[in-house]
Amino acid sequence: MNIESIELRQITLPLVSPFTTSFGTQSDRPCVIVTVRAGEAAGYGECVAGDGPWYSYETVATAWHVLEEFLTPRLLGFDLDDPTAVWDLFAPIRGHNMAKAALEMACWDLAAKTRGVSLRDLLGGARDRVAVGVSVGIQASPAALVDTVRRYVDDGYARIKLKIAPGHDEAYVTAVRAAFPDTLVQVDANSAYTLADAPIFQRMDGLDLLLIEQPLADDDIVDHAALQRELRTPLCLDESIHAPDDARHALDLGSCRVINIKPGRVGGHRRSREIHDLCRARDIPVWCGGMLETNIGRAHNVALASLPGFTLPGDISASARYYAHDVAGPDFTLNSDSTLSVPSGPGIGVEPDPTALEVATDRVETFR
Ligand code: NPG
Repeated sequence: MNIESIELRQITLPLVSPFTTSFGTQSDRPCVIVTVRAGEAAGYGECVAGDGPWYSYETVATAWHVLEEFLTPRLLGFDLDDPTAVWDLFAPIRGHNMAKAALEMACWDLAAKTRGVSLRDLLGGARDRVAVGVSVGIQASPAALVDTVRRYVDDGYARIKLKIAPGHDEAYVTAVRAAFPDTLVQVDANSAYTLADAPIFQRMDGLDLLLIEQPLADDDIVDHAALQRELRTPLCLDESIHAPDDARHALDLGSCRVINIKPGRVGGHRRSREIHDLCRARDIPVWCGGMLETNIGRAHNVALASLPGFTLPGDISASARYYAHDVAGPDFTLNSDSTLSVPSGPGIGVEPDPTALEVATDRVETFR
């Protein structure tokens, strides 16, 4: 089965509510949807790079450039027998994991469809439902945050992640903990602090948090190890982990006790699974992060999170938390046990909505 064509489609989709993190507020999400075709079958992937180099150096524009100039030419004509081989095909290109992941993951979808199996089954997933939570952006005041969290708790989310930044931390998290003493709460700093801020985390150590995500620099594992030694609460690394070796180094150093796996950040499903396997062998819990994906990226994340080592709830909320009209369906809805159901149909189990895609499209190009 040779890859015959690849479509790159840049879209922008308005979020149902603005999302504020330590690096800014976003009201819509740009991304690149990729389609790989062989014969009658199509596989879909989503590039999670954002509009600017805030979370990572990759952006929609760098991803398009790398996809068009370097990745697409390699993949066209490739005999997609084994989707794990796509990572090797891309190996000569340094970095740009988000661009690589979009195509690599589309190939997994295509491979699953041509075999007539679900992506979950092709990846080795072990569950029909995956535990999920919701990530709550920075709010104007602790009281506003408590109100927002209450709406999500009322929706049925059993795990809440609070975005924090200097000046929007202790008082906010303390207010949420007081209002919801039994809810699983974790925080995410997106690298907004330095080791000099250790006392802030020591004070939050008593708030019974599930974990503290990426408090320090995005390329650091040394200071994180020093901070972890000061805390009972597990640190979780996100931005610092781009590869299985990064995970191994961080665990060897004691830089974290939990790892967030985002397939876009690490280059796709093969490397996500390798990090999962490494962590599982060491009894390190992992969970699936989110990048405000459409239902295409969400379906990939849900399938990945069905692997047995994903023992903590993912940042994979129901579709309605993100977009009023998604570009693919069916929507994911929250089950009463704070889970999403894993699609069992062939491939990722969601199909693009051509009309919604067309409306959202900024540019599109097909390569043969
Ligand atoms: O539910 O998809 C989601 C969003 C989860 O908070 C979330 N993602 O740093 O993990 C993160 C953060 C993020 C979102 C980062 C968008 C960059 C862009």
